[in-house]
Amino acid sequence: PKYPLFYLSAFFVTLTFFGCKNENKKQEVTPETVVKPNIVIIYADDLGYGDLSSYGATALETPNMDRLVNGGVKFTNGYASSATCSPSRFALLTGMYPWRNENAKILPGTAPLLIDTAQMTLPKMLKEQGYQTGIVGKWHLGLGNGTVDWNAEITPGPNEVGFEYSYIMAATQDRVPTVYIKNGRVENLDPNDPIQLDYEKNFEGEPTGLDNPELLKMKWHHGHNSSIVNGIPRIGFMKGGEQAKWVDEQMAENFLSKAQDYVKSKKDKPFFLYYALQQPHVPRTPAPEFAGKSGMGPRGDVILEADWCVGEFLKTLEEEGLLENTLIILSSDNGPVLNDGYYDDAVEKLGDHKPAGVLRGGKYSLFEAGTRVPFATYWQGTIKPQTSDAVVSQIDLLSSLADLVGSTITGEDSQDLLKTFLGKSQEGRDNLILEATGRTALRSGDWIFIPPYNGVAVAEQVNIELGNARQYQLYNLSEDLGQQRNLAESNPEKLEELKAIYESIRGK
Ligand code: NG6
Ligand code: CA
Repeated sequence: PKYPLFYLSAFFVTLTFFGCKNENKKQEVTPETVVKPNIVIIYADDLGYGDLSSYGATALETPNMDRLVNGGVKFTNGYASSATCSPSRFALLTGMYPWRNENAKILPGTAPLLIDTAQMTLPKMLKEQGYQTGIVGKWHLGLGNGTVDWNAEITPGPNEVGFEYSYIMAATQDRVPTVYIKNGRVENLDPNDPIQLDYEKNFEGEPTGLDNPELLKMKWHHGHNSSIVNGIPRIGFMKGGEQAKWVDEQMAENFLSKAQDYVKSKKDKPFFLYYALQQPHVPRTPAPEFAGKSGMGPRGDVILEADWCVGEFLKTLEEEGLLENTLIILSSDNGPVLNDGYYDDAVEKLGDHKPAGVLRGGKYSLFEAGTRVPFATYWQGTIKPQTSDAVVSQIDLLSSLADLVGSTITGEDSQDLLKTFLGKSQEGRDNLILEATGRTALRSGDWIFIPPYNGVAVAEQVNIELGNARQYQLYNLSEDLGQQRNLAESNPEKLEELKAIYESIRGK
């Protein structure tokens, strides 16, 4: 009975070598290699390339995330698909570049669902392969079809794009609604105190950050001056839902306990959990045990808190005997930012810490720090600890994980890099389009190509270089990782070569 399988594998291997030379080429899937481990994606929010001790930080110790990074494949060229949240998450779940969807930009808390319910997604693909699927944490991909009654079933949402279980915050911690939503229902909602939301105008008589500074325990710097929840001014206006409102300082532990409960209750069949941490996005509200712990202000404190969450979560997997049967992917949705709209000492107490490491830019930027983030795959006993310089993107997870679990599904822009993610190959992408607030650039080999953009060079309020210039930009990362020397003029041939590749993918 082994022989037919052998011929079948040989057939697939042959296909791999002589078959498709396109972007979606398969990395040698054979029926024999199909295993179905549990899959967990731990996805931080605004965590930078230099924020973990395993990525070079010395002022912060992150032993639990380091355990994943140092015990698995540590990618030095691992990318989020965008320098902001919603587009990155869209790409992670769909395997499609965010710039193909004109609505894939930072969403308000009242935005409709960004993912078409007919579209293939990572959780849908895994569900088809017999997986149980769940999400805990930040969603920020929109909910509903345009009008949402927050007091009834909120649909479509995560449960309609492949997650059988969802326990989420709708958008961001700084945006209303500031409530948890479990499987489409606001948790702890008092029907006599219904929730109303508006992103344009306030509800009469409700205090705001703008008009009532005396009510604030955290001050706003830019934006963030609408409704006040727990003394923190937010983006957007909300009325009602008092009993359902989250306590910011308890959010980390709350999401953690939901993630732990999920894996404990789903042990009998393979599961996929998307555990989307809220840290270190603003407002940074560490639990009391972490307040002041980093000496770096709340941003450092919540990174330590996030690291603790990862440690507790790993402990649960270990106690439940799941660690050797679980592939864990750790990454972040975009690069780091210090002042993202609140006075919270992130700038003042930074000291020598470099959230982006040696990379230029940060969140919102087309420069490397916008999208190059910590990225590691860990599978105890299966993945050998190593560092990989292969260029990989979160967009590749759909096709790669499909390959792992025996599905033939591929995402539109998703490359099958399974062997690379498992540490069995150093082969990465040849080309990758990077996106930041609607602008795009190309990474090709060691080179970065950025077309001219008219916007400001530096976003003043957040103090981040955005990557805009009137001229073409061309950088050679192999000798200039910090993108200091624009070679567009001195190397016109390379510029033309990359421009042509960029246009062939992106369209003119
Ligand atoms: C911006 C917010 C910023 C953050 C970001 C989304 C202002 C002035 N700034 O519009 O604080 O919320 O949106 O971040 O409102 S993300 O990581 O979810 O993309
Ligand atoms: Ca983010």
